Amino acid sequence: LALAPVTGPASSVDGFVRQFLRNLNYERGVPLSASTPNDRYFAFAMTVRDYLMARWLEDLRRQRVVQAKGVCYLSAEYLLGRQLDNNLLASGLTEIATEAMVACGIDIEELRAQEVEPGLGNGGLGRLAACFIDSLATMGVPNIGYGIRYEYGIFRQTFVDGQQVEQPDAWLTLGSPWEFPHPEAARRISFGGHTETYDDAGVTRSRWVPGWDVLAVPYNYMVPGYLNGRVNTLRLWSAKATDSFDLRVFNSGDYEEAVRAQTFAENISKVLYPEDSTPQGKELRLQQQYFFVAASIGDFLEHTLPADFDIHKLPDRVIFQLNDTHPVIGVPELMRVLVDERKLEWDAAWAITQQCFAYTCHTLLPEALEVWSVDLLGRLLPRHLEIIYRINEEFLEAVRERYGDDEMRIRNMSIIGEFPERSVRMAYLATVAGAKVNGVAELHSQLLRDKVLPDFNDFFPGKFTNVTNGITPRRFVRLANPGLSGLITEAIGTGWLTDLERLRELEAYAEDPQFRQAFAEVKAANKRRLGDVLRARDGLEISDGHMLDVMVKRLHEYKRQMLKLLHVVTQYGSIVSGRVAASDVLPRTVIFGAKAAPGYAMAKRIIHLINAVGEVVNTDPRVEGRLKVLFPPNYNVTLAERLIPAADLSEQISLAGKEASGTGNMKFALNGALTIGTDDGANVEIRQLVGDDNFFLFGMSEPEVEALWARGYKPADFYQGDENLRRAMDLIASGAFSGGDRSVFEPIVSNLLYDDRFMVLADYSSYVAAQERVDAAYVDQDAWTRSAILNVARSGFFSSDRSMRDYIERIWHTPPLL
Ligand code: DL6
Repeated sequence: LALAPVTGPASSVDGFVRQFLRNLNYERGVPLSASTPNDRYFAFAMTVRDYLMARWLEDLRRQRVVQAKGVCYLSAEYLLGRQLDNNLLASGLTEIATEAMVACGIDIEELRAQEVEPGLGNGGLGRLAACFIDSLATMGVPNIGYGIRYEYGIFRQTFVDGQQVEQPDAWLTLGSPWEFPHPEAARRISFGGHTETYDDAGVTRSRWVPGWDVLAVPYNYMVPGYLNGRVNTLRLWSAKATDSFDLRVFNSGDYEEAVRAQTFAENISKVLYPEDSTPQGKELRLQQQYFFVAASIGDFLEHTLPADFDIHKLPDRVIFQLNDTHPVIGVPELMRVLVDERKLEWDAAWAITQQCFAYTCHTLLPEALEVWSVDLLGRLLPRHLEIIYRINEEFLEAVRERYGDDEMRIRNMSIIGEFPERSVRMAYLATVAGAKVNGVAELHSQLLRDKVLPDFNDFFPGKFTNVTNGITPRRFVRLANPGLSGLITEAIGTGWLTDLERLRELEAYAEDPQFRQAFAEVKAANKRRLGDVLRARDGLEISDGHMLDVMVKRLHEYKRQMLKLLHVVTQYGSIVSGRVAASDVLPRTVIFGAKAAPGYAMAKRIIHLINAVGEVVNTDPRVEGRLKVLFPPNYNVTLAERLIPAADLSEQISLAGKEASGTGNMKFALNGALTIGTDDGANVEIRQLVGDDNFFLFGMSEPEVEALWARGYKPADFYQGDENLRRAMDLIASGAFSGGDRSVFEPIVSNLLYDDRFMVLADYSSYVAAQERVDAAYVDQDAWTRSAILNVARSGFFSSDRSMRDYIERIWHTPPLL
């Protein structure tokens, strides 16, 4: 079982050059002299791939032979980011490959620029999945990540007159060198039709007679561990029409109908739904969910397990981790396979199913908890609905046994909701079926237990647990911030990238003036590098000597980009009214990055307002260039990798009790930005670790938020009671940022004044006061740098390797395969 000796075809500069030219000639069919940058990028990527190949095949072989328990991570989203540099880093090839390109006279930066980021996720949830599979490979834990190969990822955001306009993200136009299609391993996925009972040797059984089907074609991607010779697999499914689908129609001579049918089938994996916190109850979305989950479970049972596997032992071989509710339809699917196809008794099948699933919840917003109307689910997956009904019946029976006929409780706990329409509550189904349910930060897990699913916590003691999120330091420190990584290695040696708690050793260096100086130089260099990127990408300029104040995340009212903007407007108003001299204002560049869901009107208005404020503030001579607002469009992983290492101040300002965790907050802290934040999500743990002196806390705590709601929240009272706030709101309302037209941003103003669901006005004064503390602290650059170093040194806990260890210990019980 020992790892076969690996001599990659490219483990020397000469070898790399030879293999690169071979790939260019034989795979791309071009000579170097006539090759395009895209040809060269492909040949280069294929050469890196070739090097990883022996390890990948070896890992697959070992996993087949050992049959150890592994993790099937089921996620509708993977926000991968670019692959080239990560794969070079993981394989230890960066230097060889760079020298090889120099030898060929090729600019490696030109190759890097060719890579299109696969944007197969909306934000935090998808990026988390990508960090997790990186960590599992790095720890040598057997894992398959299963998901959907969307033809169009998250839309490309552009601004027209300051307003968001979405463009399709055709990331596959030039193909991808990182994927391995396996059409021969396609699986047939059925939908619709009806169910029937039949006599099976004296036993009455149910079966599904589907109405139509599509093919799920797997595309495999390598997931290399960091310098450990391990390569796991990410398998994404692409929809294709089945032969029977179009042949039938072709034979009837209706060409147009055949093409329409084909398009219909292939639509399933066409596009990623760009909503992250308000799921759309659309039929195509449910089709996507069932499509990838059925393909994945079927693939694991039939492809990964040996043919003679005793299905009763399934829990010894696999845990299906449900990344939010999107894959929860996998629960009735596994039951269907076990009961209808493998002919297990219901109770035996249910016992297996309950051990094979675990569920991660990623939200606290009630509107984000996915439900499917019984009508739709029954039409699309009639057998699954029957199975869900039976699961619910037996569950409610057990609830009755425990609590008696407490109808209120039973209604509250039923997997089937009755209002506003009869529907399946997917989070409840996942909770009933899952061996464990986890939240993604301490506070979130506590609120999940106590406020979102308290009855379930009471009924299933021990089922609820917490695993605080993490991020991969390979991508978000080593690759994104080579300057800082070099400095850390110089100080504490190697090894910290896979043992991030070792960053603690940096604490002593915070007291070393030379180290502080070097640290500050790295930050300054990162700012210059970001300046180059923003200039080339968007024609934006960062001014020298400015504090970089960064808020990057999805645009959502609960995240409160409006609060940050009110602070900007307050500062601007003070300058132009002469209350504060521009020269007395700490020079600051505020950078926003945010996509709004295309159907989320208020979020899009806020984007418009940010751009409008930027337009005015950046060009008003009275500001003397001391305050700037930049909003580069199309924030994505690639831009994050440049922005985060350059930031001084990290804005994590959601209303307490709304952000499940946040992971951007961790990336900033690990790159030496100080956080201004509320006691929300993982901010709580960041603050506890980095210390109050190195974190700018403001705003109400979650219990205070609740208390204010209970008293009756009247945002207008806060407006009346705070002169600064009144001035800022009035300035927006006056049309100062809309060419005098008061109507443009009126909906934002009145929403804040009369509704303000996320209590922006209530937290405003505390936020502005915290920003004043930020200004004062930033003046002492050396002390600021010391705090920044302490942020890095104390954030090792937020490695996704630690998250994986927690999942393994508390939920999965899947040790590394040594
Ligand atoms: O757990 C990853 C990420 C958290 O860090 C964010 O706080 C949370 O908003 C996000 N949740 C989602 C899905 N929302 N829903 N449902 O993206 O997950």
